[in-house]
Amino acid sequence: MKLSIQSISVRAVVVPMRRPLQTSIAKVGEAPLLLVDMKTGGGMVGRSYLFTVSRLHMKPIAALVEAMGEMLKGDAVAPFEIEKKLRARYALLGVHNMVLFAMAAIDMCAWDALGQALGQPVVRLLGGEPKPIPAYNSNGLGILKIKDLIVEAEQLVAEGFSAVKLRLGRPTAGADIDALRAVKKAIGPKVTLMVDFNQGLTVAEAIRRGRMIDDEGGVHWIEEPIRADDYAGCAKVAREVATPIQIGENFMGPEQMAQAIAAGCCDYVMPDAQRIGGVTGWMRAAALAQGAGLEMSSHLFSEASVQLLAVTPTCHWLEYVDWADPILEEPVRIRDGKATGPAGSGLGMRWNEKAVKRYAA
Ligand code: SMN
Ligand code: MG
Repeated sequence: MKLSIQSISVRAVVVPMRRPLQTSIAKVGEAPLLLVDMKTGGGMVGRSYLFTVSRLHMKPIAALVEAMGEMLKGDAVAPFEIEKKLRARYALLGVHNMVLFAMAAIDMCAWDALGQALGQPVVRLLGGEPKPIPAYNSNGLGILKIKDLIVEAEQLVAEGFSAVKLRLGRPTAGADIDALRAVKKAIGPKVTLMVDFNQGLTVAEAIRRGRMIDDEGGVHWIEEPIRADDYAGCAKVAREVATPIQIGENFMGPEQMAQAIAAGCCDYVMPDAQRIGGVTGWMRAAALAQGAGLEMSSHLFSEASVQLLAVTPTCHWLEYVDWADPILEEPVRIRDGKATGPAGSGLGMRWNEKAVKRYAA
């Protein structure tokens, strides 16, 4: 069976967030999403979405996806071949950042269409079985006032989460430790706690605050303490701080992940499906993590990640965000602290067309 690409189209939606996210570097109060549809022979529509951080970035990223769609008209729905062609076509522009996002969207559409054609979820095409994945909550717990943090932390535990992530990087280390203590007390000793500095610190400050967190104890990981691409600096932090250092949401493709691992800059990795190169990039990243013996978690994209983590040898945690829920027919569900993906073939994402119309941007 040869499936070919007929067209690739993009629609922009901006979805309100149930719990806006205030990190140390940016406030994200709405989710700008690009919904990508790949029409193929046989009447299949492969679907994926991209998160553009701000609505101001939607146009250039959509334009890249559409340009690639033009280049791929009539080509086989073969993710490996598509990647090879696009990497060659974009070599002069650089296969990085937004170019890579657009490629990842197309890759995920292609895998989704293949799954639909075979009547199977993508996880089965990759040799695995659908299964629940341990998940931590990443909605909310931003840079809030202590009293608001406590309310949110208690709500999340009541919603059934057994792990949550708190954003740090307040103006002073003391304010971070106060927030950490308040959330720890609110969630109790049985709930796992991760913290994320969102690249907000210098190397020296990351070592200082990292050691303070060591002294507090009980933090599962410290995420992105410093600039994401400063691998030498991050290696220094990882050497000096006992709590495991987590990075990876900004790895632009498996190549960068390989460089970060070689630099010894982290204890855990958490690639993002949109930045690592979709399903194809993820599988290469999973092999790198396996080779290095590093636990691998996901970043955003709960729907695709729940399937990808099921075929990741060093599977660790799924980052749960509900940002796409309003425009999906069936979202990821959390039960007993574990995430289960939508039923159905491919990646399981079907657009709720009524909602897509409502949130059209
Ligand atoms: C994050 C991701 C996307 C937008 C804001 C913050 C954060 C995370 O780093 O890990 O979820
Ligand atoms: Mg993060």
